[in-house]
Amino acid sequence: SFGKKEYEFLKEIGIGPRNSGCYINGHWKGNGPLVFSLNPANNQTIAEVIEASPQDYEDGMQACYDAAKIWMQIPAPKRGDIVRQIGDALREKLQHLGRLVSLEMGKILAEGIGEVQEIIDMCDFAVGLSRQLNGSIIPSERPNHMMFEMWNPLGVVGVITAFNFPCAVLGWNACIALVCGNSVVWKGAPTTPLVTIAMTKIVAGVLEKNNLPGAIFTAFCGGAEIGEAIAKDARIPLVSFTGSSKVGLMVQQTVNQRFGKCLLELSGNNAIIVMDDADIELAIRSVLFAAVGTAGQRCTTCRRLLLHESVYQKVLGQLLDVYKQVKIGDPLEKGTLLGPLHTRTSKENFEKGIQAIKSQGGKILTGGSVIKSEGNFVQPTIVEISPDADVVKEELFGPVLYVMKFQTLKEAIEINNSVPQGLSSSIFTHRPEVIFRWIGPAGSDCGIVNANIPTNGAEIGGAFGGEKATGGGREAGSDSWKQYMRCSTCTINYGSELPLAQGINFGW
Ligand code: UN1
Repeated sequence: SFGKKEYEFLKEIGIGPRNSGCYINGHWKGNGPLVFSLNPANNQTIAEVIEASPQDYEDGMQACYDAAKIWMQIPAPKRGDIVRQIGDALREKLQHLGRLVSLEMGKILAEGIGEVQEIIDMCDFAVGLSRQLNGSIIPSERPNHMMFEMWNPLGVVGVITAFNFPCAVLGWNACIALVCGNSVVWKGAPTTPLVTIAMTKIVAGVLEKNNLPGAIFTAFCGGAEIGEAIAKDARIPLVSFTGSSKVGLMVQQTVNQRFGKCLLELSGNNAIIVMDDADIELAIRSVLFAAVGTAGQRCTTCRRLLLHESVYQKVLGQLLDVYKQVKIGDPLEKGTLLGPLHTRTSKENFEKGIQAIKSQGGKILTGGSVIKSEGNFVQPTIVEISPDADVVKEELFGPVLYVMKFQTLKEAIEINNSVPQGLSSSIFTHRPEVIFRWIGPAGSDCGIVNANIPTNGAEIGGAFGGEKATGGGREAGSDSWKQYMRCSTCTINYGSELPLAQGINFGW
């Protein structure tokens, strides 16, 4: 099937019919299992990939560890210039890479291109950051003493990403890790190996052009064994993991056992609250993007819609109309809004989820079925259900939206906060007193707290992440970079006396 015309563009981003899935010490290798990259729209093979063996991991990891020592000696703004070149190389291939994301992951082309744009934005952000890894100077209580902070690289940063954002989440972590002076070891999702290979080829090309060791960026296609090896590896002081809360907890426990640090981006269960004074049209457009975008497979997907009783019928009626017009189909085709779920397993999980919803008293208002086809297509679904049902507390990774009614703001906030996860949330209102209560201590308990925009589609400039079972990590913008470095507090005595802090007289 690789000969197909629609796959021709793959050659231009370095993908062939059979690909080595590991970038080890500047060379492409792979001695592990042979896997197939499948197109979620028809479950046909796009190309073959040879994954990492345990020995591949060891070889790659050791080279990456050694390369960190070279990379951390290069001044930060010079490292920034390398990341700038990576951004430029990505810009040149934006359309092709976006197409690959769409083809292999299954999200619609606009979102595939958007995702590559997100990593380009991260490169730009990281370039600026490379001149701003500033520490503070702190007034010392002692004469002729100076106290300040010095930020140094950690060494190697491990990045384990998920299928739903096969390249943007790499960008959040790797762009920052690299300007901070760390080498990167990346394991992409087992079901998106072609994106892993294509992205790595872009980075590798820039490193080669600059005569830098390829091992600064080491990548493995592989499954849970490679992820586990990264979590256990004491050569990796920081592991950034994106995935389910269940697996995230295992990663955290393993990394903590060796006193390593973790950055976790785990499950979400995000709500949109529509108040009585909301701009209904804005709310409907937002809910559509938040609940149907990426076929409900973003961690920021809106899964719960909380409607004030006075607008309940109106919003629900309009939303049901809009849902019936959603064009389902090939994600690469113009006009498609809802592509397939990523894998056959995702489709099965959707079916199981619908069964659970029905058995727990949920009423399917629209959708609720898989679509008979070669691909993993399901209907966009709206369910009326109690906020207390067990299924509502879980993350069903698909386009299923739970609607519920509330009377007061207090009640809406309680429902918003009543799930184990705490990633994203949004309220629709014009009243400043509502917005400020929403973002304050008695408001949303999430890491992302919005007003009058969807729960998803965050910009990279802010720190991204969530509380509770979402894992507590913060990635991408703001001061997330501090987690990719170690801070030394330095006190320098430039006098000839030895005054002690707290005025201690240790006399002799
Ligand atoms: C994710 O689903 O893992 O805010 C990340 C968003 C995107 C990132 C989502 N910028 O929806």
